[in-house]
Amino acid sequence: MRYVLITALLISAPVFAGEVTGTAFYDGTVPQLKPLDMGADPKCAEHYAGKEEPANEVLVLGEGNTLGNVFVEIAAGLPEGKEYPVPEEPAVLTQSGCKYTPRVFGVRAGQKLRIENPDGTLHNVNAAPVKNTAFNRGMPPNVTDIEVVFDQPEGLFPFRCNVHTWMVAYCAVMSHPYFTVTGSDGTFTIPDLPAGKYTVKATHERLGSQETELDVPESGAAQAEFRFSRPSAK
Ligand SMILES: [Cu+2]
Repeated sequence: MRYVLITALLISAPVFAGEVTGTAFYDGTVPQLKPLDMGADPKCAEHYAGKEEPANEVLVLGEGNTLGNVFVEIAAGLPEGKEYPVPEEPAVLTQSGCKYTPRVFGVRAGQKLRIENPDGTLHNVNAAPVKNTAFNRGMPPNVTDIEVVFDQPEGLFPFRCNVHTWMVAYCAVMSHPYFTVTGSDGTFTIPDLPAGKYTVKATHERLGSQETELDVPESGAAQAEFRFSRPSAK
């Protein structure tokens, strides 16, 4: 009896807090996406010489049609008025290879976002937030990084480069640290959550948003699954 009890304690020992884990899937018809044609700018094309052609990342799927680039956040249920320290480290958005990486990301309100241009070509960064101030800044080859700060929390908004029309990224500005983005295997984990009832929201740049409510235990994971399909044509 004693042996069984000790085993159970050891197994549960590594988990000290609650978390939300889960997977996002794509249920629709999978379109044939052509690789990006960067021939318009030799500096961009050069980056891929002898390498795989750059994929169109509008739909990033893994085995079994798991869905990447889904922004997952705690949308409700956190204690009212609680403030969370803002990281001193900047978030980073690079334009390396004439693509924004990461394509989908979150920054904290008040956190610096460093935007890098290592490409030796002209990019311009056209950010279109609604609650924060929009901007459109040229980054010629000699401007290798700029820093911006968004002060107001808001949902995903686009960054585009008007020089390279295929370049797009989506940014959310968050008031708390409980958010993440799915990898191509569709999985996500939001760790270190206090026990409670939460609304978890998942957003894809083209496939919209979904919400689910769940109870996070004091120790262990609550599971969420999100299934996206193409909005029906009207
Ligand atoms: Cu560009």
